This record gives sequence, C-alpha cells and structure tokens, in this order.
Amino acid sequence: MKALRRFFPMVMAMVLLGIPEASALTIVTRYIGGEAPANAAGAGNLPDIVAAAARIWEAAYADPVTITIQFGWAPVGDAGTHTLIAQGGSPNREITGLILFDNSGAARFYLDPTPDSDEEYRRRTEEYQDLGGGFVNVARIFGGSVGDAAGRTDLLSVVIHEIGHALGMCAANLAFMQEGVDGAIRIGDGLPHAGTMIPLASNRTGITSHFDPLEITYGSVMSGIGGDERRIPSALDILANAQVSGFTVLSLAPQQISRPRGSASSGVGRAASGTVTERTSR
Ligand SMILES: [Ca+2]
Ligand SMILES: [Ca+2]
Ligand SMILES: [Zn+2]
Repeated sequence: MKALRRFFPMVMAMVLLGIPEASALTIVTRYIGGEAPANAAGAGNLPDIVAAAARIWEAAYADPVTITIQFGWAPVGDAGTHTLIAQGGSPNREITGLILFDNSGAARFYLDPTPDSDEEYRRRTEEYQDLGGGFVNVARIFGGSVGDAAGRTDLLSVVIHEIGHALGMCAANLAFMQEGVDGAIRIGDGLPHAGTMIPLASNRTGITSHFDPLEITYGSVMSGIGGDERRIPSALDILANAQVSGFTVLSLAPQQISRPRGSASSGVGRAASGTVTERTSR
C-alpha cells in the first residue's frame, strides 16, 4: 500500500506525459477460486503466494509486456498445471494463461504466510554450470526447511515454475516450439551468456517444456520442483524465457527475496530427487 501511494503520482505523471505506464513486465493475476487442500500446512493463501511469485518474475524483465494469468485450486492431479489460453504479437508471447493447483492433498503443500521471505529455509545454494556460453547460474535452491515448511512441497516454488511456463516455456507456445524443436534452447547473441545451449527433456511424445535434469543437474526452476525445498528463478531460467519470448532487458539476479538467516552460498548440494511432475495442457 505504501509503495502504491508512492508510485501513484509517478504513474499519473507518465499518463499526463503520454508515456505508456507498462514500463516493465506486468503479470496480471486473477483468482478464479477453488478450495485449498485440507491438508495444507502454513497460514498463507494462494492469491498472496501467486502475487509474490509474479513479483519475482516481474523483477527479472524490464520489457514493457503484460500477461494475464488466471489461477485457482482444482483437483488436477499434478501439483500444478499451466494451460496457454491465448498467444500472439511479435515476438510471439503468451497473452493469457490458466494455472491450476492441485487441491486433492497429494502434493502436501506448504502455504507460506510470508512469501516474500525465506525464513523457513536455513540453507541457500547457488549453482553454476558452463553450457557453452560461460559459467552461468543454473540454480538457486533453499533447503533445511523448518516449522510448517518441513517436509512439504513449497507452493511458492510450484507457482514460480508454472509462471515460468506462462512466460514462454510451454509446448503450446509457437515461439517455444520453433526454438525447442531441435531439442535445445540456444541463448542468442543479444543476450548475456550468448551461446549457452539449454537441453530440453523429452518423453515418449517428444520435446517437453522442461530443462533436461540429466544435463542441468543442479535444479533450475524449469527442470521441475522437488519436495521439501524452495527454488527461485536462476539466471538460466530467466535466460530461457528471454530467448523464447524476446525479452531484452534482464535482471539475472533479481533481489526479490531477502536472504535467510545464516545463509551461505556453497558449491555443495544437489537438487533433491522426487521431482514433481507437471502436465502442460495443449
Ligand atoms: Ca516465508
Ligand atoms: Ca533451438
Ligand atoms: Zn512444468
């Protein structure tokens, strides 16, 4: 509220001057309802967590682009599902998407009441890998969960993953299919870490909209979300969607989340096993 009040006069000035007010990526989120799973832990709620996840991605791109995401709870089976509703423009991007989160109880979600901070996780790990364009951050993972988060699937991480699909990494997205048809996303010359090749996972139906966890071994958001951990966008996640969706002004280390107490980056730690599967509807 405070930030809004400060920002409002600036927006008005921009309107008066005829400057478009969308000066960066804007993710409009619309809650369509549904019941939260009865076995969820934590005092948070889905709309607040989606808003926090949207801010994290918005901080990564300064391009004036707006996308609308409808979201809610439903018995969808997988922890989260993303469906592209509308796409278009040049460069081609998703315009409207639908993201549903499973309320069957199977995911055993943690609903963070403070989704802008990571105090529930005692450990943060950053991982780097050279995929042809120099060493690039490929993972930002929090572990060592305590309290209500312990042993739970972090809903914030799942939301970040599903919004990652909406921002480009989606098999129904025409730009993604064009880029991914050869099995990899190549980061182009206008972007940092140009020449980086991101191999995509495939299954019996072909290329999927996920990074190949066998080659990007540390746990990018777009590899999938494991149980009992938090993942926030790595530089690689941000680069992949920039390449697919034509974002040009990037922040590869958005400072959207406060560091947990006693955190330290280290070279140890691997992605937890037990990756949550996710279906991208066509
Ligand atoms: Ca928190
Ligand atoms: Ca390619
Ligand atoms: Zn997915």
